[in-house]
Amino acid sequence: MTPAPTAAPTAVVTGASSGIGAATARRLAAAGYRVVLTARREERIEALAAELAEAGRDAVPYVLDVTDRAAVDAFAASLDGRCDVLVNNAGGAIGTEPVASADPADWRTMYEVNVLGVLNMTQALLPALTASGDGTIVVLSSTAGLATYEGGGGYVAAKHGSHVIAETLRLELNGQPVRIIEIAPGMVRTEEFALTRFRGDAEKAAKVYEGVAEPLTADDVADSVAWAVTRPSHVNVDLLVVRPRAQASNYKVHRGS
Ligand code: 8X3
Repeated sequence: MTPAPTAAPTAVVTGASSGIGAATARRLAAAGYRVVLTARREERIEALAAELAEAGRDAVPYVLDVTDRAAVDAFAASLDGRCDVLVNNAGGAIGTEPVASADPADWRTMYEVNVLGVLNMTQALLPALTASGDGTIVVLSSTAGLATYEGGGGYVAAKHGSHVIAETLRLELNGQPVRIIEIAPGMVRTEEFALTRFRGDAEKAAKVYEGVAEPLTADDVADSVAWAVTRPSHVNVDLLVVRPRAQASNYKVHRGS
């Protein structure tokens, strides 16, 4: 669907079909943004758009694979130059194999979505974000983008890439009216993250959160995103690390009472 012209500030959210992306879309819509929901799964973003419309919010679904540069360029053109906020949320982990035995194809997939996806969206929307006079780019990285852990492998490498994009952009765009905000979540229990990482093995996915009193929810992270985005435009939240209280580092997690 082609987004229609509007006076409300426009926020584009990638990976808006579930988890942190969907929760962020809900938060930004509630904050008064016209939200463009992008993801590969049409039914999910259609349903979220309908839910938001029901609540009197302004939301438009647009089917998009952030790794497809031609599709991303076509999407950017469809916005008619209107984009105030870009939330680069699409991403994910595949596998927990050590470096010695990991499948390079998994690494390639993770690099494509976590790094090149952010690059594609940022390059395509930067002209509109700059023209808005007050643009904001959010990169949802991860604590895996700041430190490594055994079995983190390709995901850690890719999220370091996302982190570096945010850091580098902030330097390169200095003096331009565009903020670069990085939100780095730790343990977040969503319906899909761990399930995807463990290739659909629900038992292994559940073990990630076993005994942890309160892992973060997608909405906890979305709350941080919305808070950072809605600060006055001269305030740039460079990097916000958000973890559950039970997680002191990626490999120090309190389980049980
Ligand atoms: C998710 C955090 O600990 O699974 O981005 O790498 S972790």
